[in-house]
Amino acid sequence: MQEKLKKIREEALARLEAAASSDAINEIRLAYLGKKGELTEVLKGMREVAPEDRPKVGGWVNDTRKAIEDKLAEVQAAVQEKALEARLEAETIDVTMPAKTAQIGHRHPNTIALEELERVFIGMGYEVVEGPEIEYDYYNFEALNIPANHPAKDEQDTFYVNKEIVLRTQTSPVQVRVMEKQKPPIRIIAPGRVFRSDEVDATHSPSFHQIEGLVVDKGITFADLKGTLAQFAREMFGQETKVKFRPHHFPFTEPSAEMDVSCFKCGGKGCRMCKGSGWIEILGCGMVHPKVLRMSGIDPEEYSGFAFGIGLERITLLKYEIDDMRLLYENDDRFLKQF
Ligand code: 2U9
Repeated sequence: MQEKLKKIREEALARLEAAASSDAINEIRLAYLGKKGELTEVLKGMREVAPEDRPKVGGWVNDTRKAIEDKLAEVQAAVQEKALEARLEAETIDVTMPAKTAQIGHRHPNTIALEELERVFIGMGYEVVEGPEIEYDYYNFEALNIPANHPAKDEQDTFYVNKEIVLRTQTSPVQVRVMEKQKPPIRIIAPGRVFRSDEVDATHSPSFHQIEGLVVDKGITFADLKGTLAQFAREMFGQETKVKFRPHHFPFTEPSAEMDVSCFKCGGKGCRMCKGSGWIEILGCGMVHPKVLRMSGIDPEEYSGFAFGIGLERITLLKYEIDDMRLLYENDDRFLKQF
């Protein structure tokens, strides 16, 4: 028996000595210590050993098991250590290699123009307010004095989600929502995306951006409108900029006007930018229609207000002398990087 155990021990230790992987070590563990392992078989044979010899033989078996287990632990630790070393070697980082630089994009020219515009109005005490792009027909049309069958509804043909819900054609609904909730004084600008059923060309897109403004308080007059928008024009296009108001018509303002600025390229002499006229059309504006105030719960006998609307893309194209609006929507980094 002692001879047999000695043979098992020597054989197991020799095999463990040569084992090079965790799998191989595990295989050896099963071959000697597993349920059907050699040492287990020896233990099963204990029945045949004389009772008085059993403690002695049991001791030999335990010694052998202990020797094999100790070796197993030692070899396992060595194999793991080697694997770790190999991994560390393979995953070495060369800190002298040039770093991979992250591709950082560029602010869109529309964003740059919008931020400049917002800065000017925030400086005059305006608050920036946003609202939903999907709107009720009521807020987009009815509350702005554009009832069903009004010809202005044709001009602002839009995408209908259903009979009552549309993609907004202007950001005016944002202002209507503010008027419903807040008592004057109101002094806000509402920038955002708007939608119209337009064909794409150099100056049109079915989705573009507006900044609209609204001021409502006691005693607001057309003089406040002119003073505010002239100041805006000077800050946006240069201190020497002159403004001109031409009568116009909008259903939501009365009286209404369009504002031109003196050409900031030629100073008003006439050039390609202003098509020889010396003036460039910038925005639409007017005194808020009394019906519009009343519909949103503001008494037109007590309060008055002015409003304006600016097409953001138009400002961006003028400011950066871009001659095709489609370039703004291509997201071509080589184009965007120029601004
Ligand atoms: C309320 C009442 C009135 C907003 C206004 C304009 C004139 C205007 C155009 C500019 C270029 C639209 O993007 S564009 O085609 N807008 O001319 N917008 S007055 O009037 C309002 C807004 C809200 C409650």
